[in-house]
Amino acid sequence: MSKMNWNKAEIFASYGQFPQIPPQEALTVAGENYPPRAEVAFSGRSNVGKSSLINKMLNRKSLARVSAKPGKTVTINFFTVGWLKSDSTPSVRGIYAVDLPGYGYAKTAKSEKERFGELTERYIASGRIKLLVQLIDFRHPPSEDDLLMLEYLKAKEIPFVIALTKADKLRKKQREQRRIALQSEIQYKDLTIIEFSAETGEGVLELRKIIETRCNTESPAQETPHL
Ligand SMILES: Nc1nc2c(ncn2[C@@H]2O[C@H](COP(=O)(O)OP(=O)(O)O)[C@@H](O)[C@H]2O)c(=O)[nH]1
Ligand SMILES: [Mg+2]
Repeated sequence: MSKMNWNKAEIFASYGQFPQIPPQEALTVAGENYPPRAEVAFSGRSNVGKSSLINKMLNRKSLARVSAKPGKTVTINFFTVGWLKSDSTPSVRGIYAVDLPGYGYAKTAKSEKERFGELTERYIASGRIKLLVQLIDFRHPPSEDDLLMLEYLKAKEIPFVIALTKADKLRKKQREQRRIALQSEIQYKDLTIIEFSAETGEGVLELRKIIETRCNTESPAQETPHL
């Protein structure tokens, strides 16, 4: 199994409407064998630490923008990871890291919220996501929107893991309390939960490994591409 080079990452494209997102086979580098590269999506409410997590995973300071103003842009952003746009014959299979729009920001205009819903729902429902990383703030119970998202992921049978963000902000005892509380706040069993901090790097290796395993171990040839 090949290991990803997480340090090789570039912004690929941003899409504001679902139909703008090219079909998966169009995102395959010329000369590469089918099937297309895996798409790993990152989802969470605005300000949960999504940009920070992506940057930390990719060893970058500000590839995904860390913003003080949440909920500004509603786009789905694709990053190439493990290979670069200019590589025509990459030796290591890479992925697309897909940054989904942050939700739950009260001041976002209604029209933008509707566009968010349509864009995100259609992308999630498209069946092209290999793994979704759902971010939830470790310090607080999941929001209504977080729980709706989990329900949607279950309904669409999207494989997902949960990353609990800002772990560095909790003391040991608080962590333990939140872990216990989460068991009743989230109804689903057998969840994969990673405690993460963009500040200390906790969880980075664990999350990378989960993504590598999910994206590399299953023989790509056996998959039916979803479009
Ligand atoms: N202490 C701490 N702060 C974080 C962490 N992750 C994000 N933040 C802060 O939380 C705020 C929102 O982060 P950002 O990544 O922009 O969130 P996004 O809106 O979900 O993309 C910023 O001020 C970050 O510096 C973390 O792991 N630890
Ligand atoms: Mg962000």
